[in-house]
Amino acid sequence: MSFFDNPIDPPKLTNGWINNETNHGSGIEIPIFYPATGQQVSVLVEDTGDDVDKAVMSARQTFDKSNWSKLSTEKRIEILEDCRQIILDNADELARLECLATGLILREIKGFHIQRAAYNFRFFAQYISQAHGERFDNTEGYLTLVNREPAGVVGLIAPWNAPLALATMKIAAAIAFGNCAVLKPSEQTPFSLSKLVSLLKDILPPGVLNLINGRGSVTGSQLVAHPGIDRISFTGGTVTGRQVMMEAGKQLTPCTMELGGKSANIIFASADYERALDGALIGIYSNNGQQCLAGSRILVEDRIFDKFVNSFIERTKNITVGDPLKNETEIGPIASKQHMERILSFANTAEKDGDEILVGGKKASDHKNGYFIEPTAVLAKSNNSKTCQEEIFGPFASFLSFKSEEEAINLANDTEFGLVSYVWSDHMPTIMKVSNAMRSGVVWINTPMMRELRAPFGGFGNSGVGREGGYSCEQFYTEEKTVSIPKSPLTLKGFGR
Ligand code: TXE
Repeated sequence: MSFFDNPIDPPKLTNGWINNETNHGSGIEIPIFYPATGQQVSVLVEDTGDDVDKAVMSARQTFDKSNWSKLSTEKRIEILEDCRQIILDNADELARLECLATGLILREIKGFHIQRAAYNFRFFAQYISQAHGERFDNTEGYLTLVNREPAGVVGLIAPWNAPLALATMKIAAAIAFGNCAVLKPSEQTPFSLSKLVSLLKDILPPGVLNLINGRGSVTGSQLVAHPGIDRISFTGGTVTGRQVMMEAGKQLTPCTMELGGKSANIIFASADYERALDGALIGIYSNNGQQCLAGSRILVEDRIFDKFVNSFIERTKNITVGDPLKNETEIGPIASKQHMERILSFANTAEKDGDEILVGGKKASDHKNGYFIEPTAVLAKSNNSKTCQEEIFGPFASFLSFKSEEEAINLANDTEFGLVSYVWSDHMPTIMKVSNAMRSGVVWINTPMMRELRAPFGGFGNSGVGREGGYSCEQFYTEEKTVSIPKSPLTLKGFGR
């Protein structure tokens, strides 16, 4: 069966969720399109002013007035495990809804995104079972305790490229550390997260998790500016991230920003050739090419450059682009028409800028109304090319060659971003030297996209602020409180005795 012949029944209207009840927004209606066919499949009702206020106040009320933030760790672990289970029990429907709005490949959604979404809850259940405070006993006569208390009401702003996998990291962490949350999915991809919140309402008390829909410039910015918000966790583009942080700064609301990237995939002649080739293809083409951690600048040592580029082109020409429902599909549609046109605009200007298109660069012609493009690679004129400096966020790679470790390091770090780097070599001194020199939050050696959730994930430079991961989330979603206690009754020499 294929969406091309037999589309899934989407929700006719996607509403928000406030206090565990559906909320009919008071704003405009936003059409939602299925990226594989370009058909409008649903309508989203935007939440504005009063809706945003109602959602934040519902979370605030639950946080301030109920026992939610004071639940025992055992109870919270049970709740997180129930959240995991309900995702697995509803995997098929969640996966199809995710596919319908994002165009991600159903096989990948089921194999990775749903599993990750479920695991995020288990991960934080396991994490809080080990979490503990600090105790200092070295100031004479005093015992000092450091407690971590829930931060309060958190605003969670999610992107469109992997809604379930990315938003559940935020939701699970917020809940695990005792917060209440208001989630705003991307206005392009609301289905799966709306469904998830409707499932979680059977587990979570009213007000713990609320969902509002709408454009970032309206609903999103109202959420950020709301005085009832104690934290903002944002994943999205760098330009938007900067605006969100400026708005949040007016109220000194702490933020984490997981932003864009233009990551270097550095391939040395000393690498296992086939493994590095697979890694380079996975690095740029997985998730339909739309991911912040893509290895979008492929830097190859000059001794193997021509051979490597030719192998890459050959493999790219073999890629099956098409129906995201079909098992054999390797790259599905781009998430929106506007984004597809933006990606293609890089191909249009690349040649003018002196880059050479090696493969692709056009709309995939046999899928007329869907947002399909040919997987693309260019030989960049230099690292100053637009294709090497701007985040394209699609199946679009730029190749550059280098002669020495120093040159590779300089090229890799010559970017405003610094999210991840990939290094491929079997020579340990090269691996150590290059990975130590990377100005990025993560370095992957001889492997693509390994994510250990206990470890921090986030970027240097314009790739972000703060980190996501076990301890990083604990710090972000809690407030630290220092409590000092005299060990025995003290006589104080107060004033005016
Ligand atoms: O994302 P936005 P866009 C990058 C990628 C892409 C570019 C633009 O390069 O081409 O960003 O994508 C909400 N206040 N990434 O414009 O605007 C918005 O509604 C509060 C990288 O689609 O960043 C959505 O929910 N919220 C990336 C979310 O922010 C606002 C993932 C992300 O949208 C807002 C996606 C505002 N003023 C894009 N404006 C990654 N890091 O993985 C928008 N939003």
